[in-house]
Formats: sequence, structure tokens, C-alpha cells
Amino acid sequence: MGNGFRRKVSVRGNQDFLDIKLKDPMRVSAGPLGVQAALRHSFKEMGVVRSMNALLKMNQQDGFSCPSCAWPDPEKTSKFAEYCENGAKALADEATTSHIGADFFNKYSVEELSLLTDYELNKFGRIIEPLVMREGSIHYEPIDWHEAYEMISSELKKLESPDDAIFYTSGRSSNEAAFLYGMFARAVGTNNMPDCSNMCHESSGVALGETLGIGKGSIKLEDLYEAEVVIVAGQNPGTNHPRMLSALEKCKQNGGKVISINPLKESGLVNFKNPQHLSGWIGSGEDIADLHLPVKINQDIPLIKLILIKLAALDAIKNDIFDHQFLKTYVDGYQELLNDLKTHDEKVLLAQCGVALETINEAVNLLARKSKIVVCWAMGLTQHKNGVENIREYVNLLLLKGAIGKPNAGTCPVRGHSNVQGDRSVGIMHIVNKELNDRIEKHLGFTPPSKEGYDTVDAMKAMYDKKAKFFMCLGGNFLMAASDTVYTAEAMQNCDLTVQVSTKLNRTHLVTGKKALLLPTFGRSEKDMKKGKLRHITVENSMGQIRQSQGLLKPASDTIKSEPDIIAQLADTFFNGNHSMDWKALGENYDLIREKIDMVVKGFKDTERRAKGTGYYLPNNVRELDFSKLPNGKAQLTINKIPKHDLKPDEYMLMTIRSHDQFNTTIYGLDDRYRGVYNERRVLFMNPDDMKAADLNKLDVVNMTSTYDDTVRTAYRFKVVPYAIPKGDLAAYFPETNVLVPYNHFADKSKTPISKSIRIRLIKTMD
Ligand SMILES: Nc1nc2c(c(=O)[nH]1)N[C@H]1C(S)=C(S)[C@@H](COP(=O)(O)OP(=O)(O)OC[C@H]3O[C@@H](n4cnc5c(=O)[nH]c(N)nc54)[C@H](O)[C@@H]3O)O[C@H]1N2
Ligand SMILES: Nc1nc2c(c(=O)[nH]1)N[C@H]1C(S)=C(S)[C@@H](COP(=O)(O)OP(=O)(O)OC[C@H]3O[C@@H](n4cnc5c(=O)[nH]c(N)nc54)[C@H](O)[C@@H]3O)O[C@H]1N2
Ligand SMILES: [Mo]
Repeated sequence: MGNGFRRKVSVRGNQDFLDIKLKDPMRVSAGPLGVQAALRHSFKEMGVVRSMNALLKMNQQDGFSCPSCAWPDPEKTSKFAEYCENGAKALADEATTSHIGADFFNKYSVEELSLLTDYELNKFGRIIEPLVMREGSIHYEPIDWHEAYEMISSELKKLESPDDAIFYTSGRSSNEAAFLYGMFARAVGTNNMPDCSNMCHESSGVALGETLGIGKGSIKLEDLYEAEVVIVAGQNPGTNHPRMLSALEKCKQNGGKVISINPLKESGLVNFKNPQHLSGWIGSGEDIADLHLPVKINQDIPLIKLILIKLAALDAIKNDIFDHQFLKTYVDGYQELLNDLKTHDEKVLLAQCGVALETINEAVNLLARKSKIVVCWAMGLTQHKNGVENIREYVNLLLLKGAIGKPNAGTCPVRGHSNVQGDRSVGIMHIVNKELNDRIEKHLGFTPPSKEGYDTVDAMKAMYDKKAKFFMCLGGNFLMAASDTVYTAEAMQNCDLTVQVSTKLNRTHLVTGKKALLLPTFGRSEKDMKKGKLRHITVENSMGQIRQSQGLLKPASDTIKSEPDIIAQLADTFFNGNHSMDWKALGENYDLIREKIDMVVKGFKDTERRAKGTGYYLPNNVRELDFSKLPNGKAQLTINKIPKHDLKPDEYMLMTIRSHDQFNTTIYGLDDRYRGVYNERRVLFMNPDDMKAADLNKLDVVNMTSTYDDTVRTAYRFKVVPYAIPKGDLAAYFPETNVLVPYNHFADKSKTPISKSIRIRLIKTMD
């Protein structure tokens, strides 16, 4: 034991192969097959009656907000169901009737459990009592809630500086929980608040902040319905935001066109059968994308530049392609951008982006005479070294076309976690916002720290360097979500105490600090009762709308607590009555939390009343065409560099993507129905010509290595699957490939890891 004690835990789990089956990728998404898959999953995990009761309340105004993605609900929700296959899977996963507690952990050590796959770990079900793993032990054992709070408090008080503590947040927490958590971290004395956003849409936040003055999107759901052109770039809505397809379908029925920009021709964008309409069950479905631009990985900038050059050439004839009135009134940097475009060689850009000239010309024709344009995007743009610049380049297109701040036009960064945007709004952030700090001081009565805290990358480094000693996570699976799994595991094991507030078992619970706490909490679908009163929370969707959410299912056990309860009771123990905030009262009555949010967070107002029903929108300067916060009071066109990769002849560009059967690191199943892969996740999608050149056959086994700064990282044993992907590009699933992503390579300015463009080599190996 002593200082040298390390548990022998695996960060990779079992890597044996299963009996893989391949089929052709599917053309049609959703439809009856999607509904069947969803219901099958729900019935198995939750039982028939509970499933039907819960599904009928999901995303309804008197129900709870789906725990899956952050796509908004239409004002008029469908009577049949306002959920999708993957939302139903998320619900089934959270509301599963399988449970684990002290007996389970008594039987299995964390060392044994770590040999299982992430899929197997999640399958064990909900954690139903608070647990502790003491120093030197390899088993979790029960702990009383109060003792857990005491343990955290005493560990926090032992730290040399509050900045040796880190408070991570995943994006599923409610506004109420996130607000209390963020204020607790500040009251302890630190802004070390990394969150999943750092690995996700941080690049969008930075890019939109710089160009338009707000780090959020500008459109409302209804804007999509009558948009003339919707560009879907670097996003796979059929899998990750399936309800977005209903909006695109409406747009198409109103005559709109959809352009997809993606190295892969993703199923949802090809053809969609809306399960909410009868025609979706019997008809042939709606072809969603009118045009697909198979851009090479991380070559969006050359592609968009080429489109801008061609639009500029058309505009030069009659000045009627760009919105010159709009540019003059609201935008800075027009001449500089035009000058920059002239410095690029069209042939070079064409070769770089990999898209055929005719296809690009078609896109230019679609865009030229239209101004109601929306750009939707997700991780395909953000997770690159030049993630911020990618988004700025798409914003250039919108600004030139005057497609900002008017109905049916604008930016639509499609958020991931169901409340990731809300968590940020209510104060989860590592940066310091002076205005927010002043309001905290004024309304909460304490002085928050003014030193910038750690984001995800800095948090990993601080733990690795043994500077940070305490790591608490409000949800999520930090170990598997963060880059560089082996490095992150080392980092976390350096901590004295790691604390996880969680619903389901994951690898972060197994690879821990010297001591570890596992604190079980409610899922969103569960009934949150306190002293006989039913409580609700609020969330913010991808479009800045605040809505209330109320669970209806009986909680997994009587012992688990809501997130606000846990945080409030912890804070109450830590301060022991010596603090300006009445933590106990806040934990009991969420109305009081909402009152404080209204006072402290700009834009929140009368939330208790206004979040009911259809909810309310937070203010958005872009919708008002107010750019007063930006230099010169104008929106900014920007000049973005062409990304350079300098691939060696034997190197490929790898993107790490989601299968149809997972939510981030939570693996629901082993199939990726839309891409035609069944019963295996360790696959590598590769262009058949590249396979031939590398002398690889279908289902050959390869190791992947990435080399950055002379450090070689390896992901072992993946089966090669021939796939329609640009030459030189590869795709494999996250999180199995996170071992390849170097912790110190990330997007400029936003520090989002380069999960979508990793330089790798392949080594053929024996099965
Ligand atoms: N069912 C389900 N829903 C989810 C999630 C989930 O895991 N499962 N995760 C949630 C979260 S947190 C998030 S952030 C979102 C993620 O939603 P997405 O961003 O759709 O998820 P990814 O699978 O990472 O897909 C990225 C897409 O970008 C494309 N791409 C990769 N590189 C490039 C590039 O350089 N250029 C372009 N143009 N395209 C590129 C890929 O081919 C892929 O289609 O989904 C949310 N919703
Ligand atoms: N290589 C690579 N890495 C990536 C990405 C990628 O595309 N490629 N995507 C990145 C992105 S976009 C994101 S957002 C991050 C995701 O990072 P995280 O948000 O940290 O990870 P999740 O997998 O969503 O977390 C799942 C865990 O959350 C817990 N949980 C679920 N629901 C609740 C709840 O209601 N309350 C609480 N307290 N806990 C709950 C469960 O225990 C579950 O195991 O990963 C990032 N990592
Ligand atoms: Mo995300």
C-alpha cells in the first residue's frame, strides 16, 4: 500500500472479436424499422408498461425533456410521439430495471470489472446506493451519504489551494443542478470547471462569439421549415439528432433544398421515413439531401473558399449575389475577404477538398440566388486543429449572403448533450466573466475567484502533473470521453479523491484516485419528490429555449438523490452554516434556485413561470441584428488559413465517430445498422482503393498508431471494412480510438481535441 499503491485496472477492457456481420449501408433511416428497434430495446430494459407510459411523456409539455440530444421540441408536439429511436434508447438505458449496489461490488473488484468492455459495464444497470472505494482497496463498499459529504469536505479542506480541486460537468445536468454546482466550485474558491463542451462545441462558441457576438446559434426551430437552402456540414443527424430530420422534411416539403457536406454519405441524409406520419410507414420516404459534397476530412475551408470564389465571380457581374446592403450596414471585413479569395488558386483548392467540380458548381447554383440559408453543423467541424476557423468560414458564407438575423436564415450549431447549452448559460465555465462575478457578489453575497480555471485539457495536465488532487464529476465519463485515454488514466489515478455523481457504471468509476466515491443520482425521467412535493427542473435546448422538465417514473431506488440535493447537502456540510448562501433551502426547493438564477444569470427572467408549456427564449443579439459588442459594432468576416496536414506517404487521416447504437461513451448495442455493421465495434472504415494499395482485405486485422511529438500511441485490433469514404481518410468509433488522440493537440483557441483529424499509420496484424 502506501504511496506506491496502484490498482491494476485496464483502460481498454476486453478486445476479443465477436462474430461480425456486414451488410450494405442503409439508404433509408428511421421509419418502422427505427420505431421497432427503439421499442424492442425499451421493452427489454424497462418493461412494456413503464416504457409506454414514459415514452408518451417524453418531450411533451407536461412531461420530461429527452435525455439524449439537445434538439428542440416543436411548439405543437405530435400526438403520436415526439421522440426518436435513439431518444427511446437513451430513456431505456436510464430507466432500465437492472440495478447494482453493494453486493455487486463486493463480488467484483474494479480490477476484474475493468477487463470488461464499455458495453458490458453499462449493461449492469443503475447504481442504487452511495459507494466508496477506500485507499488500498479494490472493491467499492457502501457509505452513508453524510459520511460521503464529510469525506469530500475534509479532502477539499486539506488542499493547499482551492485551485487543486477540479469540478467537471457533463451536459445532462439540469440548469438547477449546474447552477448550484458552479456556485459551489466558486464558493470553494476555484474556476476549475472543465465541461464536456470543451471537447464538443467549444470551437463553435469561440467562432460565433468572435464573428457574431454570441457563442450560440441564431435560428429557432421554425426557421428551418421555410429555409430555402439548409447546409448540413459535419453532422450525422440520422443517428445523433434524428428529430432534426422531421424539420428538414418540412423544409423540403416547402420547396427548400438540403446540401450535405460530409466525407460520408450518412443514411439519414439520404432518405428518411418519418415514423410520425402514416406515409413514413408505408411510403417510400423523403430524400433529404438534394446534393452531397463528399469533402475530404478537414478540407471544409478549401471547399467553402472555392464556393465563395465562384459566388464572388457571379456577383462581380451584376452585384446581385451577395447582400451588399446588409454587408454595408452590419458587416466588417468585406474587402479584405475578397482580396484574400483572390490569392487562392482554384485548382489547388479543388484538389484539396476532393469534391468533384460539377458537384461544387451545383452547390454554387443552389446558393447563388438564395438568401434564406441555414448552416447546421456538429463535431465534423469542431474537432480539428482549425475547428474555430472551420466555423468562421461557414459564417463568412452566411454573412456574404445576408443570411443572418432574418427569418429562415442563420447559424445552427447542433448541440450534443441535452442540456450542455444550459449548463454553460447558468455558469459552468472555466473562464471568468466579470459581469457574472459582479452579479454573484451582489446577489449571492460572496466573492467568486477571479483567476481563470482549467478547461478539460488543463485539468488533465494538472492531474497528470500531480498538481490537482481532487476531481469531482457531475455526470459523464471523463476517462473515456477525454483524449489520450492512457494519459488521462494516469492523471486520474494521481488524485487523492475522485468523486462521480452518476447514473450508470462506466470506466471512470474503475480507474480512480486513491480514494473514490460513487454517488448515484436520478435520471431525468424519474419522479423527483421532496417532502411530498413533486419537483421539476429546467433545461435549455440547442436553440436557446428554456423549458421545464418533470419526470414520472419511480426512481431506481429510495437511496439515490437528485443532483441539486447532492450538491446542496455537500455544500451545507462543507460550509457548516458559514456561508452567505442557504444551501439547505436551495437543495430542498428548486423554485429558490430558479429565483437565484434569474438574479445572477443574464437573460433568465421569471423562469419559474415562463419555463412552463412551450417555454421561453433567452435573448439573442444576432436575432436582433445587434452587433454592438463586436469591434466597430459589426459582424466580422474572417480570413481563415487552409489546413495543412503534411501526411507522410504511409499516413492516413482518421476521424472518430459515433455508431448508431451509442450515446457518447455509453454503448447501447454492438450494431451500426445504418452503416451496415453488425455485432462489432472494433472496425475501421476504409476506401477500397486504399485497401488495395495497402494490400488489405475485408476484415483483415490492423493496429493503428498515431505519432505526435515523437510519442507513439496505439489502438489495437480493428477489422478493416471497405466503405465509401474519400481516399486517404479513415473512420472508426469513439471512444475505442481515444487512445490515439494526443492530449496536447487541439483546436487553436477552443482547445477542443483533434478527434476528427488524427494522423495515423496502419499495421497489419494477426487475428
Ligand atoms: N444517438 C446519439 N445521439 C447523440 C450522441 C450520441 O453519441 N448518440 N451524442 C451527442 C453529442 S454529445 C454530440 S456532440 C452530437 C454529435 O453529433 P455528430 O457531430 O453528428 O456526431 P459524430 O458521429 O461525431 O459525427 C460527426 C459527423 O461529421 C462528419 N465529419 C467528420 N470529419 C469531418 C470534416 O472534416 N468535415 C465535414 N464536413 N464532416 C466531417 C462525420 O462523417 C460524421 O458524419 O450528438 C449528440 N446526440
Ligand atoms: N474521440 C472522440 N472523443 C470524444 C468525442 C468524439 O467525437 N470523438 N466527442 C466528445 C463530445 S462531443 C462529448 S460531449 C464528450 C462526452 O463526454 P461525457 O459527457 O463526459 O460522456 P458521456 O458518455 O455522455 O457520459 C456518460 C455517463 O454519464 C452518466 N450519466 C448519464 N445520465 C446522467 C444524469 O442524468 N446525471 C448524472 N449525474 N450522470 C449521468 C452515466 O454514468 C454515463 O455512464 O466526449 C467527447 N469525446
Ligand atoms: Mo458533445
